[in-house]
Amino acid sequence: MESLLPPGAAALLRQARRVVVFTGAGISAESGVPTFRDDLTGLWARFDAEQLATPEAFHADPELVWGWYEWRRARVRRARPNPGHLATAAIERLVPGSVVVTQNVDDLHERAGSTAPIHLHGSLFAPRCVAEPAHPAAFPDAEAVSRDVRAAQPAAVADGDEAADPGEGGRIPPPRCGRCGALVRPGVVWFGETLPEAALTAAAEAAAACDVLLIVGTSGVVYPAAEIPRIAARAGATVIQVNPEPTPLDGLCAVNLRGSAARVLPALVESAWGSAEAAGAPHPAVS
Ligand code: BJW
Repeated sequence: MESLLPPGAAALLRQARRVVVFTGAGISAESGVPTFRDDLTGLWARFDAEQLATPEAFHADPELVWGWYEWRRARVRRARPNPGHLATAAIERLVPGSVVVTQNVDDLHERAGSTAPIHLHGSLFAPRCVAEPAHPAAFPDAEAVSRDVRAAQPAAVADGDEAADPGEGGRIPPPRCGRCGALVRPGVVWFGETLPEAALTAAAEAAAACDVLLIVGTSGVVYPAAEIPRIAARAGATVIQVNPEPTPLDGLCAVNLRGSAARVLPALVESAWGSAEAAGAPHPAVS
C-alpha cells in the first residue's frame, strides 16, 4: 500500500496541527453499510430518494419510511467499525486538534473510538417527535423505541435480534410520542430540511481553522455539507481525498488517493506515524 501513496501525502498529515476528517457513506461501505449513490449497491439504486428521504415521503407513507429506517438501523447495529474508522480515530489521538465531521447517520465513528464526531445529517439512533423536536425526552433512548416497535409488530421482528428489522421495503408503523401523541420520526436530515445549526457552524469553523482536510468516501454532491472542504481550501488548508472513484471535489485536492477507505487510511496513518498501533489497532471502545 505504501507504494500507492504519493510521497508527501503522509508528510502533510504528520506535520498538520489541526486535521478535519470529512466522511461520507463510503467509509462505512466496507462495514457492510450501503452507500447511497453507488450504481449497483447504493440505497438509491433500489429506492427513489424522493420516496423515502423527504418530509413529504414520511407524511405520505410513514409506515414505509419508518420501516426502511428500522431496516437500516438493524443493519448498522450488526455492522462493526472497519480499519478506515479505526484509522480516523487514530488520527484524532495523534493530532489532538483534530475533528471528525461526518455526513453519516450511523454510529461507527463513535464505536471506533472517535470522540464527539460532528453529525451533519443527524443520527439513526435519535428518533424524535414530528410535532415538537424538543420532545425526545419522551424517548430517552433509541432502545425504548425499538422495544415499542417490537411489541407492536412481533411478527416483523426476528427473535433475538436487538433491533426491529422488517427487511428492506418492509412496513412498520412509527411509534407515537409519549408526551403529545404525534408520530415519532427518524432523527435524520431529509432533503429540503435545514442541517442542525450548531453542527454546521462547528464543522465550518473546524474547516476554516484546519491545515489538512481529509475527504473520505463521499460523492460530494449534497449541499451544504459539500461546502465543508471548500471552506477549508479557501482558508488555505491542504485537501486530500480518499475515494476509489473520481468526485466533483477532485479539483480541490492536492492529493487524490484512489482506493478504499479501509485500505488507504490505515496505510496513510502508518506511513505518517510509522506504527501499527497508529494505523488503527482496535480501540477498547470497538464493539
Ligand atoms: C468509497 C468506498 C470505500 C464507495 N471507500 N469510498 C445547492 C445546489 C444544489 C442543491 C442544493 C444546494 N443546496 C441545497 C440543495 C438541496 C439539497 C441538495 O444538496 N441536493 C443535491 C443532491 C442536488 N440539500 C438539502 O436539501 C439539504 N438541506 C438544505 O440545504 O436545507 C436548506 C434548503 C432547503 C430547501 C431548499 C434549499 C435549501 C439537506 C440534505 C440532507 C441529505 N440527507 C441525506 C439522507 C440522510 C438521512 C438518511 O440517511 O436517510 O444524507 S441524502 C444522502 O446523501 C445522505 C448522505 O449523508 C448524503 C451524502 O451522501 P454520501 O455520503 O456522499 O454518499 P454517496 O452514496 O453519495 O457517495 C458514496 C461515495 O463513497 C462515492 O463517491 C463512492 O465512490 C465512495 N465509496 N465505497 C471509500 N470502500
